[in-house]
Parts: sequence; C-alpha cells; structure tokens
Amino acid sequence: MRDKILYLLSGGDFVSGEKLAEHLDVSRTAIWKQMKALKTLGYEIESIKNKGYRLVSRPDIPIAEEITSGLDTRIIGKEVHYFKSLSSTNVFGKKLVEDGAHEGAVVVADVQTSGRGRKDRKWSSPKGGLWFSVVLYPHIPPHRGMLVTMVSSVSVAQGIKEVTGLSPVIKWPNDLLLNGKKVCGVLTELDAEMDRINYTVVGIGVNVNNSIDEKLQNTAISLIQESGSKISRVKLLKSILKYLDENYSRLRSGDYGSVRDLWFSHAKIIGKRIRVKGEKTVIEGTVSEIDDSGCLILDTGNGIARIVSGDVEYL
Ligand code: BT5
Repeated sequence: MRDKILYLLSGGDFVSGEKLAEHLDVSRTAIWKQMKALKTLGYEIESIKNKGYRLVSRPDIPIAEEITSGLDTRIIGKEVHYFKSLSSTNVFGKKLVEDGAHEGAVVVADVQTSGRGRKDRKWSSPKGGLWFSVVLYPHIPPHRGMLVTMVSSVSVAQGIKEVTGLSPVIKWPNDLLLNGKKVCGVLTELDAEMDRINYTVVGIGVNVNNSIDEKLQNTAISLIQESGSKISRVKLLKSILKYLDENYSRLRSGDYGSVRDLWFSHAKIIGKRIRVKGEKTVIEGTVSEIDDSGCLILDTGNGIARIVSGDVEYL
C-alpha cells in the first residue's frame, strides 16, 4: 500500500485523505497510519486540514518502495528486502534462497555488523554505504561462475558512471578502483552440482557516503571523497540494478563473449605485469588474456598459467 500512496503523492500537490482512501479502498485511518509510518522512515509529509497530504521530500533510504518505483527491469529487483541493520546481506540472501526467493531478489542493509569479504575477510560496512546482495539462478556450468562476478562488477561500474560521472576501473577478479583505491568489492557465493550452478548470491559493497575505516585509508575510497558531493544511494542502487538486469540477460542467453567484451572495456589489465597470491601459491607474469570462463591467463616467462582465483597486485 505504501508504494501506491507514494505514487499518488509523487506529483508534489496536496491529495486529500479521502481521495487516497478511495483509490486504495481502505479507511482514512489506515491512510493516516501509513503516513505516520512513512514519516518514521524519514519521508517529510505535510498535512493540512481540508487539503490533505503533500510529499515534501523523500529520504535516501533504499526501502522497497523507493527501489521498485519506476525500475523497469525484467528479472532484477522485483523483490526488495530492506533492513536498517543485518549481520550480512549475503547470509540473508542465502536464507531467501532456502525460502524459495524469486530470481533477482535484492537484500539491502544500511549497516552490516558482520560484513564479509572473500576467504572470511572482514568487510567494513558503516552507515552511508551501499551494502546489498542479489539472488541469481544462472543455470550455467560451475566453471563459468566467475562470469557472474564479472557481470556484476561491470554493472556497478556502469551505475557509478551514470550517477556520479566517475569511471571506476575493474581489477580482477572482484574489485572496482578509483584512483587506485578500492571503492567496491563483490563477493559471489554459489551452490553447484557437477554440471550446473543451483544458485548464486552476489554481494556488492560500495563505499558511497560512508566514512572509511582508519585502517583502510590507504587502500579504500568512497564516492563522496572522489566526487566531492553526497550521492543518492537510492539512485545508485536503481542504476546498478538496471544495468545488472541488462548484462545478466546476456549471461543467461549464453552470450559469454559479449560479457567478456563488456568486462574488458572496464578493466585495463591486458599486458600488465602482476603478482597473484593464491591460497598457497604466488605467481608472477604478464596478463595475456581473460578466457571465456573469466579466468586469468598469465604468461609467466616459463609458460602459460591459468588462474581461477587469487589476489592481484600490480607490479
Ligand atoms: C571483497 O572481498 O572485496 C568482497 C566484499 C563484498 C562486500 C559485500 S557488502 C554486501 C555483501 N554482504 C557481505 O557480507 N559482503 C558483501 P575481498 O576481495 O576479500 O576484500 C576484502 C578486503 O577489502 C579486506 O580484507 C580489507 O582489506 C578491504 N576492505 C574491507 N572493507 C572495505 C571497504 N568498505 N572498502 C574497501 N576495502 C575494504
């Protein structure tokens, strides 16, 4: 009902309680209660006797009503779950899968108390950032799982560009950098059988208006630091979801080549000398290719190495 009320008020004029009640087929008391709830969420709503209600301003909170309103997507973002605080949106995303969530369901939290990176690393997730996960059922073979991360990284880069004008560079496998510092990280968790992926939960963390933890000052950056002004998280999330919908459709239709091309246009890695740290190995070499499965092909001088995962350092 709240999304309908917001839609009816979106013109910026006063709308009477009677008219709202009539449209939604509920009592005026029910409308009044919803207005109270909206005000608690941060919506500024003027109410004048005999005139009705007027929406003065909307908060920058990624609640379902804000995200779904006007979001013209086919798969992504039809279902949005917003929380003020969660341990981790990825953990909640997996619960959603167990409960039979629709593909494209989104979980977003203002704060994460146990935000996670890869290999159980910590992800700092204070207020002001954009911390969210998307449930996907890609039906692709497990060895192509990396493509889900690639599609997601590209979509975040496109969203950031659209909303802020900034152009992040993708660093294989899952980082987005601005001026060499990490502005976003992607954590793709999946469940698979031998021949196909059952589900993936893609967790995306973007430093937007949040402060950066003191320990990360040398390596991390936020959009507000780079752009100099506050960024609407609602706008950014909607833009990322729009691009994700577009790009994920390519993956769904098996167009791996175009996913790879798109990724290349946002990553400047070919020809770079890098060091990749794996669980127990360290390999150095020059990047000659990213293959169809998203793996890094390195010319080590002694031969060719195909890297499936690891942490990259530019040399
Ligand atoms: C990542 O891991 O970059 C994946 C981060 C995914 C976070 C999202 S937020 C929504 C969803 N829910 C979750 O619980 N997680 C996902 P990795 O490549 O392992 O990088 C982790 C490292 O990045 C840490 O060890 C820190 O050095 C650094 N780091 C931590 N918090 C950061 C931040 N806010 N910004 C930039 N760097 C950070």
